[in-house]
Amino acid sequence: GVLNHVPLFSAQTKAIVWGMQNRAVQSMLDFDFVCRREEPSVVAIVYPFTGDHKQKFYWGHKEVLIAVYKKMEDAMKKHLDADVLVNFASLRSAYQSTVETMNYPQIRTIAIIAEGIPENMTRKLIKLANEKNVSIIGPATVGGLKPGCFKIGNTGGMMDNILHSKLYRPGSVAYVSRSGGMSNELNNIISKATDGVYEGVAIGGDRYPGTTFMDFIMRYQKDDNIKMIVLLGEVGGVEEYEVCEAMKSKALTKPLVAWCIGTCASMFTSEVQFGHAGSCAQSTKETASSKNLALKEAGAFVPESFDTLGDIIQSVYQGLVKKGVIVPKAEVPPPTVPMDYNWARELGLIRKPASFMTSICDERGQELLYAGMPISDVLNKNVGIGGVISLLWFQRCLPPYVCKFFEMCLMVTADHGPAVSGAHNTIVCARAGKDLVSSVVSGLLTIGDRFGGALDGAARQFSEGYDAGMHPAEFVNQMRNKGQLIMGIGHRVKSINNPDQRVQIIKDYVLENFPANPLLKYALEVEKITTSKKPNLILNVDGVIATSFVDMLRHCGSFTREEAQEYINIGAINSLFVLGRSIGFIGHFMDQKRLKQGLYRHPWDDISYVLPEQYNN
Ligand code: Q5B
Repeated sequence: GVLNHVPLFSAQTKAIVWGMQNRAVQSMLDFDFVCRREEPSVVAIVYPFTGDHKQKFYWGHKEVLIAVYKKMEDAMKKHLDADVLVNFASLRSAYQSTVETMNYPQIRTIAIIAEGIPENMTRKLIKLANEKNVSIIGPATVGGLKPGCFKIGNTGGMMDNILHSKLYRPGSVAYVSRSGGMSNELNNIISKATDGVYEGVAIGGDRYPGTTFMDFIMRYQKDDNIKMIVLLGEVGGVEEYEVCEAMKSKALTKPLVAWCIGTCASMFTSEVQFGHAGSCAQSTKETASSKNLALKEAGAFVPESFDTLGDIIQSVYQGLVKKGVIVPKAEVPPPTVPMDYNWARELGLIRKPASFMTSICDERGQELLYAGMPISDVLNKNVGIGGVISLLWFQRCLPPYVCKFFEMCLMVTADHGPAVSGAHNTIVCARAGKDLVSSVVSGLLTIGDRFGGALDGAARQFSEGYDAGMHPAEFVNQMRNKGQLIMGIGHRVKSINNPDQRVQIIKDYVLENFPANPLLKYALEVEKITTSKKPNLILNVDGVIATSFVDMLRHCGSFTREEAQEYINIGAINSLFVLGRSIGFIGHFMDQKRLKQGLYRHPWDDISYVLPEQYNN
């Protein structure tokens, strides 16, 4: 460690953060703001995995940009005023990034958060830091904080904790602990028992901390603003004896309240290794009880147990107030830092009308739910694609014969060759070098009244005719009189002489399995009339699916009549063709790419050029 007599942090401290730790950076900025710092303490972020850019953070109510650099060199060059580096690198890269940091003499303090850095590497870092007169806080620590000045990373917890422990303004007590978690408890204890924390550092739980208890205690001794010191040691190591020596030699004269945690180790018959790498007694001397006794004998204020640590801190503090060493200052309320929206919501402090409603799928919990059914049940119950459609399109489990109907429709509509509008577009698009999504979408966009998208119209027209009690012939005449084509009737290549097997399959299934199928039967009567006029005016694949779909909605028992009508009104009946044919379009895309087909150009001999006369020679 480095015996540095200069305070590590001031209200002007500028830091560079290594690692894309947006939450930690925001927490540092919020701390700065609540401390009434004039400027944010974080000036730059180094993150080797993205290019140079800027990240947005809050400074109170306003937003500020902080520069992110790919190279540490650039961050250092641009921010010569930074003298602290908070290193969030993982245990694998912390060594290298810390060594790199020490190439820049502007950095005087490095906090290393990573836990689990090999001890030999930490020792090399410490040696290098001593040579370069750099203070290392950590590894394996949250860091530390200095009210009114600076906070390392996530130290001190969330804003409510910082406010609760009055960490936004300096008190008279400085502490040093090993544990970061316990440092938060110390913030709480000290804020209750005294005028508050002046500075607090957790040196980390590794066997070889970068800076030691003594480094901090002697710095605290030299800082006139600090009137008393709290040391929270723990089982393992012998550094507390150096503190005892400092007291005995009068190098340390400020009142010291000390406690080593881990006294319960003596209750075990075998050696106990606590959570920190360094918290294991190698000899009696390293036990918490021996160290507590030695500290007491050397003149420290040592409580009977951790439970009374606060009491003893309070009595030492009150003694200093009585002597006039500490003069408590009037409290000035801190500026308000806006609470993060998510946190406020979690605390139940705010509510906001959702701008989005959804009722089919919930992915927030442990298991994805399709209309309330866990995805594992969807698979275990073998509901198939038809079952998934019934859950996600209709929010309910429809009867198995309906699910099978859906699946059959998807199968028969999956493709109808390369010549149809949609497949043709997909092919042309793929051959123009476009990607899968573009090519498939290009095909899908052709689905409409004439090609594949006649289902909605068919559902509407046939059901209106049927519901109005029109005779099929009357219906055909009325459509002709209106000059409208009957949707779902007619095919370019299929006819009564060349029947469409797809239509036959669906028709047979629906007639046999649906509890009622009046609209399909009505359409078949219409077909008899239209085919008598022209053999290609058959009930086509769109027509048979559409009328069957309406029969299903109206008669399967899962929908009210209004619900059934709503699906017709909103244009949901095309859905089965759209989904089914997407399978084919994807196939055509892959096929063209696989066949390495080049750019398509339509042949001139297949185009009749009919330009206006005045332009013809
Ligand atoms: N006429 C489909 O027509 C087609 C009539 C009609 C009354 C009708 C036509 C039509 C309605 C839309 C429809 C889905 C354009 C078709 C599909 C998927 C596909 C495709 C594939 C696949 C075919 C000749 C005479 C004229 C017309 C009259 C025709 N349709 N009258 N109602 N619906 N149908 N689309 O052969 O007196 O001579 O002037 O628009 O249901 O897209 O495989 O190809 O899976 O990919 O071009 O199966 O029927 O006949 O237009 O020359 O008309 O019949 O008024 O009478 P055509 P046109 P007239 S399935």
